[in-house]
Amino acid sequence: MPDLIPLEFQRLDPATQLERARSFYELCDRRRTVRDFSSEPLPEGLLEWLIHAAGTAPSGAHKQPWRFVVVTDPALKREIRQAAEEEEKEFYAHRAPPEWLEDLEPLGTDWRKPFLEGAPALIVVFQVEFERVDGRIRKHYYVRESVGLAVGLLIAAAHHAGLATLTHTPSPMGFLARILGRPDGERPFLLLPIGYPAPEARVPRLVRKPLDQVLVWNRGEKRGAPRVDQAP
Ligand code: IYR
Repeated sequence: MPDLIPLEFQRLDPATQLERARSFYELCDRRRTVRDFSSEPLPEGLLEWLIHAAGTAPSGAHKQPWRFVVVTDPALKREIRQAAEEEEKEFYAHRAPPEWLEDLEPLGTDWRKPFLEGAPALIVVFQVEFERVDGRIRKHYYVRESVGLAVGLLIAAAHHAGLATLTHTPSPMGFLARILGRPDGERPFLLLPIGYPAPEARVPRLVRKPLDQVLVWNRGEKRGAPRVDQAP
């Protein structure tokens, strides 16, 4: 039998709802992915609150299939940078198809990853595929979706708290589980350098899609229309 408790829910008046929704959008719209970090240390206890927030994400069967490994040790950061750069050299020189490299051009990325040493902290996010509970293996559900939701909250929480992040996915990422000695069942999901932007940080001029390209209102007029826009 489920153990059900009363819901705590704060009902807002519509004007307050609109104001909050607008100002949250404006906050989110000021977030930029940063690749140049200052080495300035972070206030004591800040990362803990951000990861606390990330852990409130919904997850498949409430399994909370995430683990956040925080790395601040310079020698460990250097080891991660070296391993990531090995993979990235391969990626940029051989693995990436030309179209992918063309798509990355506006971002100005290459195999060099100085931010993996320069940022004061790296949050290495792992997806937990299964866990041993009382000696038995319990599998998790919708793991990637769940961890993606948690990382979205983490990035928003960091921005809200005045920090910049970089969602970085060196490919493949297996070296992270090895270097950080993670157990079976944990797979690297994302590497998140976090800190203050360097004073000289620059970001690419990117444009976010306008709402009318992102939002579709279907008021019941289009049901089961033949699809003409399917990817090949
Ligand atoms: N992992 C590489 C390449 C890369 C891929 C995507 I998709 C990006 O949005 C950015 C970079 C790198 O980190 O350089």
